[in-house]
Amino acid sequence: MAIQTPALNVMVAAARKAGRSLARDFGEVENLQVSVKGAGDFVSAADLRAEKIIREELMHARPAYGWLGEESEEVKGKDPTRRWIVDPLDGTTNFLHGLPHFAISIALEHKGEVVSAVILDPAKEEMFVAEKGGGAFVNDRRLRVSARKEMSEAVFATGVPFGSKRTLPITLKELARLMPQCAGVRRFGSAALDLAYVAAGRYDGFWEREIQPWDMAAGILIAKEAGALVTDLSPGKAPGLDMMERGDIVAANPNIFEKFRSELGGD
Ligand code: LIP
Repeated sequence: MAIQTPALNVMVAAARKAGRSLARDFGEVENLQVSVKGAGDFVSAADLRAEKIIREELMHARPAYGWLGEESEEVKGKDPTRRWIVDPLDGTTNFLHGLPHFAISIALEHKGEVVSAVILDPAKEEMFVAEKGGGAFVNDRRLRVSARKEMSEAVFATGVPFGSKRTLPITLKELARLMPQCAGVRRFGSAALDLAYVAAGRYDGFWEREIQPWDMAAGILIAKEAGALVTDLSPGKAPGLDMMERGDIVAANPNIFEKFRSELGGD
């Protein structure tokens, strides 16, 4: 790995420790699929356990930093320029259903910009890391985005809104436009891993609307450091907010970015 700051070491250690906890709990969730009550409460507890581990590790190492996480209140740090952005379990629905595709996502933000990132997939034992200016890696192997140029060869990923989410119609329109002209669209259920997979050249592009800062913070840096273009999908929406606050994102290899982006709806 090119550079590895002490902060990244702390993040990797926290992700590994929480990853062991999630992996143990995932084994239990697989057994609970046959119970009528389901695994809901157990998964919420697993999520909180993972968050507690990460929080203890990170806040112990850097007590002055702020904290923004999926499972707890935001904390403003004594150092207002730095904060952790953490999703202890991205892909919760997969985890709940015994689908081995979920991740821990940890980002360190400095002056509004993510400078270090870790995404750990405990089921497949893949650790994606990046530091600003230092490249992106998976298990110590350097990551590069794909080189594909043709839409007909490209595979994209997205998150299809569920329940009553108001972004369903636009996503369905986008799928109707994209699917006939590309090699496939995947909906694997973890935005963090979707971005890591763009970085790894497995997907040629990814887009999703109304996701949370902790779903995308680490993935944005990992994808960019692997050569991806990553931008706001609806820059005109809610002026004054940035991409992470608005939650609409598009990422792709630079060869296909414009063609891909032009097929997606705007604001
Ligand atoms: C998930 C995202 C995913 C999205 C899901 C959900 P969670 O995050 O990563 O991309 O489509 O709706 O928001 O809730 O599992 O941390």
